[in-house]
Amino acid sequence: MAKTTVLGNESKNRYQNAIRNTDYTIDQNWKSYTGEEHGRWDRLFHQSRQTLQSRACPEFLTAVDTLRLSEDGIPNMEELSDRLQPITGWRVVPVTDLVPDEIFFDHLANRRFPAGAFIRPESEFEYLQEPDVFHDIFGHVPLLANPNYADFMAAYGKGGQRALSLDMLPNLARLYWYTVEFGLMRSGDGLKIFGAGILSSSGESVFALESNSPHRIDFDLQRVMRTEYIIDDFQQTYFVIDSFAKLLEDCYQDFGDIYAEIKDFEDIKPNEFLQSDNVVSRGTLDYFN
Ligand code: HBI
Ligand code: FE
Repeated sequence: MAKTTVLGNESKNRYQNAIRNTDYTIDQNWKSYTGEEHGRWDRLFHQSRQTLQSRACPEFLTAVDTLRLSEDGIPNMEELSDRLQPITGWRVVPVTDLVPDEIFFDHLANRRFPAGAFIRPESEFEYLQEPDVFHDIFGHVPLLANPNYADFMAAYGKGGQRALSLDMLPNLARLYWYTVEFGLMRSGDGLKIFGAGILSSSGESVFALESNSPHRIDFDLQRVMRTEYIIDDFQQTYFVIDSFAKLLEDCYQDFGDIYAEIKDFEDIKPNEFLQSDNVVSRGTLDYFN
């Protein structure tokens, strides 16, 4: 059926029909972006960069400058990859939107980050559920310039391929969700953001650090792998790591054993609170009631 053109969604519709390679990559066709779409990137970048000055982890802010991400229009992924690859071996490859899990993990295991090529319509400026070029490139790509984080992401890809074979993907997806997408990190001057889902949303950047609604709990691999998550609103629980080095160390173990250990446990609801939790701050959950 012909795709209806949602007003303002020209960019998404344009890429929906792009010719797709077997690995789901497409041609970014950078010249097809309109001045209006480049301008929307600039306004998203300007707003988020200001919000994050005091809220993002220092590694992120440094990497944004190192990779020369700026208010200079939607980046050309080839050129961006040529700047990133010499640092940690990662490249950024254009895709239309979410790709199948086994394809996604194969890209990550080979240090290729699949980034949506479309940019959100004006009507979804503040929040969208799908990964557009701003979420993927501004949210996810900068930290791939950090060696420990880059190694964690490649290991996650390999782990994903294994989780698929063990039919434990939902548990592994939670690890990705509560770190790569919505993770917080403690630092000398309070909690900082490293999760791409927060970094690419100014509203959630403030909420995740300053609202007294959500729980904030120390990262624990088994606890995270048992905890369900919501995809259509701010998170009810955020997990806090000490550093990327510590995260890599915590995850440097055979997940097969973990899967075996948690198999018999109940899943944990996103707003649940356990006596065994190391609490950073217990939330009121007011925002969610
Ligand atoms: N595909 N392009 C893209 N981006 C993602 O973040 C992504 C994906 N496919 C699957 C996926 N994420 C997650 O469901 C896996 O981590 C489980
Ligand atoms: Fe994402």
